[in-house]
Amino acid sequence: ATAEAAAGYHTVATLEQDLRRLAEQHPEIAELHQIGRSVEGRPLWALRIGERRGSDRKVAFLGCHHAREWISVEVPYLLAEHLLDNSSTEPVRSWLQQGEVWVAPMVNPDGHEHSRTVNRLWRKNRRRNPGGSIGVDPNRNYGYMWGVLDISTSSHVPSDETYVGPRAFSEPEVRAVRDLVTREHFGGVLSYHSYSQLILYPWGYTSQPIEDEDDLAEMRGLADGMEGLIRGVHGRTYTAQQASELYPTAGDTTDWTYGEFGIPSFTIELRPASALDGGFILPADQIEPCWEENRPAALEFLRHVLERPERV
Ligand code: 0X9
Ligand code: ZN
Repeated sequence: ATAEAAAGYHTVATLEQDLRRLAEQHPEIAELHQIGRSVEGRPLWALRIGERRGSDRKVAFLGCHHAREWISVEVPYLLAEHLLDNSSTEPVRSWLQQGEVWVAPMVNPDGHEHSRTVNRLWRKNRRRNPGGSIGVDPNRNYGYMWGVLDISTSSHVPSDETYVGPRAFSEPEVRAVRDLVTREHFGGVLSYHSYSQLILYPWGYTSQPIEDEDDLAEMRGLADGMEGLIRGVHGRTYTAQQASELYPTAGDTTDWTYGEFGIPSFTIELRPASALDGGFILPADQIEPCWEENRPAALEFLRHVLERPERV
């Protein structure tokens, strides 16, 4: 294990322990669900937080589609811990009375383990591809406009870092998220990645803006709000923009959640700002400040989704 792992990032094993502990310490409002299994057979976990099962207001936070983006495990995990620690204090209390928050901090545990023990910069899952290469990019494998691009940032070549897979939802990690989102009818989804400090909204597959002007205004408004909230904590700039402006991709998580369900959907790229600041290798002493600056934005998204009136 690297010094980083020892110094405070979760491993597959410690995440499972901590999620179990949270569920045990808060039996009335927290429930650990196994939502599937990875390519190598590891359980995929989601923590459900809320007083009652089957409410009609639900929000999901996802982490670690990409193995090397360790900070993207910690922010949703710390959000779950924060909600449970504050479950008897307003406003968290009312949110958890009326709604549910689902947190799946590590969508790609096989990749994370490989990143921790073998190759720190591993990105994809651990699928054995025909031809001998390894890995499908889980953030290219969702079924909305899947595969329509064949470019370096969204590739049909199995050995590439952004390999889209042989077909939409070919990967068990991605099917697990698909099945969870389909079953629970979330009102919004936020997926954490790193790095670049960005707040991204659909579309990713085209530079065209989304057509529905109310949806666009809603997501731009939320993104701008989150941008200000994040900046207000430690002064860092997280730029709000359409995902395709970073680079075009087809089959990412939030194109599917918005394209299929029409719900507010964001990808947040966490610290650091650039490769010069370490890129994917974020020192563990930045977990806490990164969480601190993202907490109000996460809570604003949660509040927005759980308090959102049904739109016709
Ligand atoms: O490439 C990705 O999947 C995300 N960036 S990362 O550096 N974490 O790999 C960005 C996905 C957002 N969608 C688009 N840029 N289209
Ligand atoms: Zn990523």
